[in-house]
Amino acid sequence: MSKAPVRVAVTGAAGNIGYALLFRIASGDLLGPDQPVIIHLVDIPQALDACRGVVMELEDGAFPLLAGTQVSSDPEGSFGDVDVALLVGAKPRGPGQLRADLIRGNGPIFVGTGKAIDENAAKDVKVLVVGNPCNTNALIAKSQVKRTDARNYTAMTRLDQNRAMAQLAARSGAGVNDIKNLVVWGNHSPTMFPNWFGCTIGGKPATEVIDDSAWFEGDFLKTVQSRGKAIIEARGSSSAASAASAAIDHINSWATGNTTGDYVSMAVPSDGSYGVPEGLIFSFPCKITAPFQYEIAQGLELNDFAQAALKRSWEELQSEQDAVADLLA
Ligand code: NAX
Repeated sequence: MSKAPVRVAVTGAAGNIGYALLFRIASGDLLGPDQPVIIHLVDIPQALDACRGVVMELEDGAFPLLAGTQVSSDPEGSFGDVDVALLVGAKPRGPGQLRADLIRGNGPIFVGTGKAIDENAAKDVKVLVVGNPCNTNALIAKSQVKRTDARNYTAMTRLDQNRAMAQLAARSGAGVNDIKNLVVWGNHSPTMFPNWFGCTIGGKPATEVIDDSAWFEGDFLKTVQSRGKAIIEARGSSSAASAASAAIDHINSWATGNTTGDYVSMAVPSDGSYGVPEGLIFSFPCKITAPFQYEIAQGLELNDFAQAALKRSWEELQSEQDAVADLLA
């Protein structure tokens, strides 16, 4: 007997990332090859015609797992009984725009979205925020929680993890599958820390395989931290297909435990582990213990370099939190 469909909402469904994401959800990449899905395409009223066009294309894909679609802007239509919510809808950072402006520009969206999810979605809804600044937007949405589970409000650093793994693979000549436990800690911003000290390549410490600390601390770190900017400069618009792919990876790992190692990078509400102030949405090494259950990995060793990097990132998140204090319920 086939499984009951799972409802997946995508906000910003008419946007670039949405376009790259929806077809992969319909094809089974998000939740597995035997899991039917009903997709809610959510956007602002002016973008609903474009969403209807995408629905026609989804229909034309004849995806066996696509059990239905709905297009909506209102809270109930958008999130009613939704099991997974991918919050992509937000403005990308424009050329020359400051991060502070982006925070104030996009933050208010997540007050309404958080409230709509909490009031309408399934009680154990799983939320992934992609729209930037994603950690702080997830914090804003989480602050609306009265009924759903605050631990299930997460933000995306999987793109940063994937970028870091690709750099290590290119430098070492190994395949990406040989790279395990490359975890990105902190904020999805230039303060993020891809912790190469805890990572292995082909079962050996990455620092043994690539015996070049100047490269890790220099080119590697810089490339990973500024990759988004480099893509904007080259493409003229921000990363879309790779961001969609990382969102698929984040939810797929969480849903199935299919990770690239023991741990996977997820920005989740801090419980105070590793000194990170409680409540901030911070990217930690997470262990998937059962379908849609995660735990923050405990007892990992962090050297002075790593600890200083984590502190920089949580201090940045604290200042973002202060900047949106009026938006937090
Ligand atoms: P687009 O401008 O192509 O699309 C954004 C969509 O969001 C539009 O359809 C717009 O109508 C919609 N939207 C705006 N306000 C909304 C609201 N209140 N409710 C629902 N929908 C709303 O941007 P796109 O390239 O798709 O990027 C979307 C977001 O992802 C941006 O904030 C971008 O910065 C962020 N990114 C996050 C990444 C990450 O790793 N976390 C990487 C890629 C990307 O930069």
